[in-house]
This record gives sequence, structure tokens and C-alpha cells, in this order.
Amino acid sequence: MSKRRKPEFLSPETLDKNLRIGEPAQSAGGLSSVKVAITMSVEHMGLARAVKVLGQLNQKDGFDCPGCAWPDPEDHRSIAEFCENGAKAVAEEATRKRITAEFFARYSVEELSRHSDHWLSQQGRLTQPMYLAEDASHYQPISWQDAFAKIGGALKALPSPNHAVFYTSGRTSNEAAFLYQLFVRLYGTNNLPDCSNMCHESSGQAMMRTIGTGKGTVSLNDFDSADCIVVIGQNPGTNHPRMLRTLQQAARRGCQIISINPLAETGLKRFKHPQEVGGILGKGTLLATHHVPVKVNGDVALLKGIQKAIVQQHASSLHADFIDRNTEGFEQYRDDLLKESWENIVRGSGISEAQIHEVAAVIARSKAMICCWAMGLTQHRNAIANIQEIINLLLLGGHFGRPGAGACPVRGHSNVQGDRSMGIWERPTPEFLRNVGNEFHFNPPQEHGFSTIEAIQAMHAGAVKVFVALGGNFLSATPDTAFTAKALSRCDLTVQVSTKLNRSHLVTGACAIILPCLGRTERDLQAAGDQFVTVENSMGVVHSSQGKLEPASQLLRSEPAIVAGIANATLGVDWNSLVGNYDLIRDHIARVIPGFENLNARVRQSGGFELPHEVRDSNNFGTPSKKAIFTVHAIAHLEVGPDQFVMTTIRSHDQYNTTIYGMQDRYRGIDQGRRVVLMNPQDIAAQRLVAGDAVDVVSHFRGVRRRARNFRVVAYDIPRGCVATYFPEANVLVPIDSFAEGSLTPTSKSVIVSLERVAVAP
Ligand SMILES: Nc1nc2c(c(=O)[nH]1)N[C@H]1C(S)=C(S)[C@@H](COP(=O)(O)OP(=O)(O)OC[C@H]3O[C@@H](n4cnc5c(=O)[nH]c(N)nc54)[C@H](O)[C@@H]3O)O[C@H]1N2
Ligand SMILES: Nc1nc2c(c(=O)[nH]1)N[C@H]1C(S)=C(S)[C@@H](COP(=O)(O)OP(=O)(O)OC[C@H]3O[C@@H](n4cnc5c(=O)[nH]c(N)nc54)[C@H](O)[C@@H]3O)O[C@H]1N2
Ligand SMILES: [Mo]
Repeated sequence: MSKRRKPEFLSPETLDKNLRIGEPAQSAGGLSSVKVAITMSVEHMGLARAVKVLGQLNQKDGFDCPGCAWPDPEDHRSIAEFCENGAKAVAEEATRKRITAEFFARYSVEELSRHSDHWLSQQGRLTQPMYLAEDASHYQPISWQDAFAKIGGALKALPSPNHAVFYTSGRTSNEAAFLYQLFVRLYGTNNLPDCSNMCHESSGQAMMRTIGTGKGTVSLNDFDSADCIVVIGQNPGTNHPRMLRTLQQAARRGCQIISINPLAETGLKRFKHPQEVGGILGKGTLLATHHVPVKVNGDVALLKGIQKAIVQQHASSLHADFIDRNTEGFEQYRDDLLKESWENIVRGSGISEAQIHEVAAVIARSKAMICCWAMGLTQHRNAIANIQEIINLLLLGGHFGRPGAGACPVRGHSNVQGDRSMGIWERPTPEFLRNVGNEFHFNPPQEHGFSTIEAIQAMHAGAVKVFVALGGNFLSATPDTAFTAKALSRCDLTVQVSTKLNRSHLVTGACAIILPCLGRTERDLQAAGDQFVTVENSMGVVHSSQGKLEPASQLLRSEPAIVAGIANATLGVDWNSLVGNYDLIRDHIARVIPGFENLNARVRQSGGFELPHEVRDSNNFGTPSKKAIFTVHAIAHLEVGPDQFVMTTIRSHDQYNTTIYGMQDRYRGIDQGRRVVLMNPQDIAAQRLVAGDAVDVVSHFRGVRRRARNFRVVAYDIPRGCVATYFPEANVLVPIDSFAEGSLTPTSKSVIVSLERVAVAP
């Protein structure tokens, strides 16, 4: 066999020749979303299978959507409790296409890496364990036993357990996550980075320090009584489409909805409920009553402006009682706001004083406000400040511990919140470690482990030699793709537990192993019979999930079984009985993790159960003083040189993170292309460019230039000085050493770039 591919070859960077640009859509949902859901489902699954699978999606006895973490309504689930993008996520997993050993014999790793992400994910489900030997050009089949032996051998050979890293993506079930963290800690390390490090880590850290909890403080019912909902840095129409129904119901009640986003996202303009007659025929419901087109990274300035206006002009709206009784730091906070200049606020946010006053008046009137946010706030250097300004705003009006009000970080992966509850965290608390240690009679390692960025840096420096990923696509999801590729290629062994082929299978350590696992939609038959798993949604509801489809291959194993296999080969532990009956895993969870007591009984109740929530239920803040804390943040202006822009990286309507479903970003009117840079028409003209031009995007950080080739310029309604590109194509530009202070989240939403025109061959 020929020599392996060159590790520096990452992915195709070719210009999208068939790119078509149309007008952004005026409403979300409606007939087109039904059409797309049906077409995609039937294409991947066939009609009969599609009907069967979608009928079980998000039903009480069915499986949890592998898409987003938005909760299911408690008492009014419709027969089709899913959305267009949930249907795509399911089609992607329940596809009838298969990747077999012949496929890997046909394509070398180098050939595979010349294909697009879309092509890779379209090849079907992985069906058997595969092994890439050192210097081999092709993956070859390997038995489960041999694969486990190789992994166990490599882990046992390391001089210290801290030379291994164990990543998790947030789709992993509670049961698998709990076993995984247990194995890793028994092995002797806390090197448990997860996708959360790149996602809502900033939210958790910001809230923990101010309100003493890392989780949101609202439940779905609260949306029924809110009179004002702020959606900031989040695109629910694409990423949490079921939230649009919640917003629609609120809008119909007359609730004010404020969208704060550099882009006027279609999903926040109008919504046509696909399951209502009016949703097919009518104009749809107006959602956002106010749209504030803040500059990228202008949120601290904007939020401070809103609060300054409230404190100065609407002082009577402050909840003085609540502030007195439940908070500290108000005086310094108010003094700082009074000193802040409007000039600085307007320059930092890009929003006029008049519009800030208008929004402030709406918020000041609110008796019950919910603030929802996602990645638009968490992936900046000052992400913690962003989120703490939201907390300040909520505290001002006393929007905690009352119905219809609170903080709502909208989680991404369907069980990312549950994974953290189960102990997937590189910085576990001493109490958590004590509980695990007591239950399993060992001394867990106390030293904090590597987060995602630290793990990449350690691999790059040669200090980590074995990398194991329970799901996800580490190479493409992380920042600085070229740097991360080098980091992974310096490992001796990289292991991916996966359902579908992705780029992390192609950029590997000296040796690599793919372990194919069952997905959410599939039947999980173990010694004691059919098993279900549990997950926790974005609002702390724990419920069961059970797939019914026959597995994509007889060789697939469940994630708990795979973890147990690795643990057995590494530590000699026998977890067969736990894997044979997940109730036994849940019994351990119930004893180790507060809030999960009596898990087996409670999760069998219809719809599951809600975790206790001190802040929401009793204004009991978990800070040392038991009070919520007002915080002060200076407005930081990014250093943007002449001809430079602040670039944010976003998701299209046709992808799930690094999985590309298709080439259409329907709501934004972008078709058949992903290598695009959305830009204000005046900036295009000022750069002497025209829409459609081909450019390289070059990022600038601490004197280092990084280049992403062959993008096309698209004129778009985005504030001047800002541009937007898609994740993951633009990840090569995100510097590994640029991250949020206090959470180490890569700054994927504020990258300083310039554009260089490239000549296109005729
Ligand atoms: N279909 C689908 N569903 C998904 C996902 C998916 O890829 N596809 N991903 C899942 C995951 S893991 C997550 S974390 C969530 C992500 O959900 P989102 O956070 O909604 O995803 P992004 O596309 O990153 O969108 C961020 C939004 O913030 C805006 N924005 C960008 N920069 C700024 C800024 O500086 N300030 C403000 N105020 N806004 C800004 C963008 O215009 C965009 O509307 O979705 C989850 N659900
Ligand atoms: N520039 C930029 N970078 C970003 C972001 C951004 O907004 N901008 N967002 C960040 C965010 S919020 C996140 S959460 C991360 C996402 O990071 P990851 O979670 O690592 O990435 P995904 O693309 O969700 O992972 C997809 C892969 O998961 C595997 N998979 C799917 N289902 C299952 C399953 O049931 N079990 C197992 N074992 N594997 C499965 C499939 O093989 C699939 O190829 O990316 C981050 N990266
Ligand atoms: Mo995420």
C-alpha cells in the first residue's frame, strides 16, 4: 500500500461555481419547511421508514430528537412533535445508506479527504470497527476485541494518565456519559474536554459567578406568562425551530419580542406554523416586535446603554425591594452606568441613542422578562461580560424567582446539559469527586484536566499521545484547523466513537480507530432486554429516549457498551452487568448526583421529571453570600485596522454543526455555496469589490496571518465593519490562542479579518 496522505491536507477549498443568491425569506416555517422535511426524510429513509421514525420523534415513549436541546411541551404534544431541521437530523442518522469495509478498501484516506464535508456525511452509516495502521493508506476492518486491546494497550503504555484526552460531544446519553467519566477518573485523569467548552461554557461560568448556578432559570411554562422576551445572539429559526412555536404563542398574547442580532434573521421576523391551516395559507405571525442590529461584539455596549437608560429615565421601574434583599454590588454598578458616555455606547454598539431608549422603555415596562441567548454571545473574548450584562439587566427588574421571567441560555446539543450533570467536565467540583469516589471506592484525581483548547495545545506540544472522542468531529469543530490537525497528527493513537464519517477520521494520529455506535433512533437490545437512555434538555427536564429501528448493522455497539469495552481492556474492570441493564447504571447515578435521586422510578413517569432549581423556585442564589451579584464591565473596542472587519461565524439552515445536510441556506437566500462572506454593500464598494467576487479571507491575530481560500462576496444586510462566514469552513481563521477570558471558549464570533481578491480562471 502506498504511503499515507500528507497531514497538512485538510479539506477542499474550491470556489463554489454554482452559487445562487436570492432575497432572504420573509417568514420561517410554512409549506417550504414541510416540503423540505418530507423530501429529505424520504430521500434518506424511504417513505415507510420515514413515517415510522418521525412518528416516534419526541413522543413520550419514543426517542429524543438528536438535534437541539429545546424542551418538549408537557401536555400539548402534537402528533408530529418535530421541526424541519429535526427531521433532517433524524434522516441523517436513520438513512438507509451504509459505509462498509469495501468502501474503505476502495478509498484511501487521502482520497476521502479530497471530498467535501457534505459528501462525507452523505456516504451513510458506519457499520463496523475500522483500523488505520501506522503508515497505511487505507482503513481496514478490525474486531471489537482487537480494537479494545489496541486502545487499552496504548493507554496502559502511557507514562501518566494525563497523557491521554477523552473528548465528548453533547449527544451522548446520561448513561454513557456517566460510565465514560467514571472510566476516565478510574484511569486517573480529569482530561475530559467537551463541546461545551466551545459552546455555552461562557454562560455557565458567567452565571455561576453571579447567580450561583450554571444552568438557566426558566422552564418552558414560563414562556406562557412572560410579557417580554429578548432573543440575543441566537437564530432559533434554524437552530431551535421548535422555539418559534413558543415565540408565536407569546406573540399572539401580545408579548414583546426583542431580537438583538447583527443579522435580521428570518426566523425572528415571521413564523408560519406548518401544522396550522393559517400556517400554510396565511401571512404568518409577526414575531420580533423590535429588531436591534447590533454590531458584531457590540453587545456589552448595547446592554449597558439599555441599562443606563433604564436607571436614568425609568428609575421607578427598578425592583428596589428585590435589589435590596437579593443582590449585592448595585451601587458600584449604577455609578459605572452613570459615568458611561453615550458616545462610547453608540460607538461600541453601532446603535443610535434613540433606538436604545426605545428598547429600554419596553424592557422597563416588563413585569416578567425572559432573556434567551446562544452562540452570538458566548464566543467572544469578553463573552462572560456579555452574559453578565444580561444577568445585570434581569436583576434590575427583579426577573428571578417569579413566573414568566429569568435567564435562558439555549443549549445546543440535545444532551450537552445532561453530560455536564453526569460529570463530563475537566474541572469537576470537589463534592462531585467525593461522591464518585465514595460510590466506587477509589480516590479520583483532583487536579483539573484540559479543556478543549488546552487539549489541542497539549497535543501540539507532544504532551498528549492518545486521543479518544465519544462522538463529535473534533478536527472541524475546534478552532485553527491547521494547528489542530498538526496537534492530532502528533498523537500515537486517535479513536473516534461515531455514527457517521467525518473529517476527524481522516486527520489522525499515527494509528486511528473508528468505533461505530448505535444512534438515538435505534433499538438498543442488551442482556436484560430492550434498553432506554435518559437525557436532560435545556431547561433541566430529565426524560427517557428509546429508539425502535433495527440497528444500521449487527456489528454496532451502544455507547455504554463501547465505554465498558475500553474500560475492561484498560483497567480490567467488568461492567457487563451495567451494560446488560442500564437501570444499574442509573442506580449509581441516583446515588452520586444530587437531583437525580430515585432516577429509575422518576424517569419512568410520563414526560420524565424536572431537576430542582433553587434560583427559580426560591430566589436562593448559590453564591457564597447567597445573593446575586451585579457586575461592572468596561466597553472593550476590538482593534480593527483599516480595511479590516470583525468576522462572525454562523450556521446555515442546512447543517448540524460540522455535518452538512445540503447546500441551501434557504432563509438567507443563499443556495449552492458555503464558501461565502456576507458583507454590507457599502463595505463591498469601499473595498472596490463587487458582489460575486472571489476573495481569500485572511485573519490577523498577534502578527499571525491565517488564510481561508476562495470565498465569494455576498451583499447582505449586516452592519458596516462586520462580515459573516459559515462554520466550519472558516475555522482555519480562528486563532487557537484567542479565547474568552474566564471560559477558554474560542472567539469564533469575533475574528479580525481582511479580504484579498483572487483571480478566477475563466
Ligand atoms: N439545525 C441545527 N440546529 C442546531 C445546530 C446546528 O448546527 N443546526 N447546532 C446546535 C448547537 S451545538 C448550538 S450551540 C446551537 C447554536 O445556535 P445559535 O447560537 O443560534 O447558532 P449560530 O449560527 O452560531 O448563531 C448565532 C446567532 O448569533 C448572531 N450573532 C453573531 N455574532 C453576534 C454578536 O456579536 N452579537 C449578537 N447579538 N449576535 C451575534 C448570528 O447572526 C446568529 O443569528 O444550535 C443547536 N441546534
Ligand atoms: N467557528 C465556529 N466553530 C464552532 C462553533 C461556531 O459557532 N463557530 N460552534 C461550536 C459549538 S457550539 C459546538 S457544540 C461544537 C460542536 O462540536 P462537535 O459536537 O464535536 O461536532 P458535531 O459536528 O456536532 O459532531 C458531528 C459528528 O458526531 C457524530 N455523531 C452523531 N451522532 C452521534 C451519536 O449518537 N453518537 C456518537 N458517538 N457520535 C455521533 C457523527 O459521526 C458526526 O460526524 O462546534 C463548535 N465550533
Ligand atoms: Mo453547541
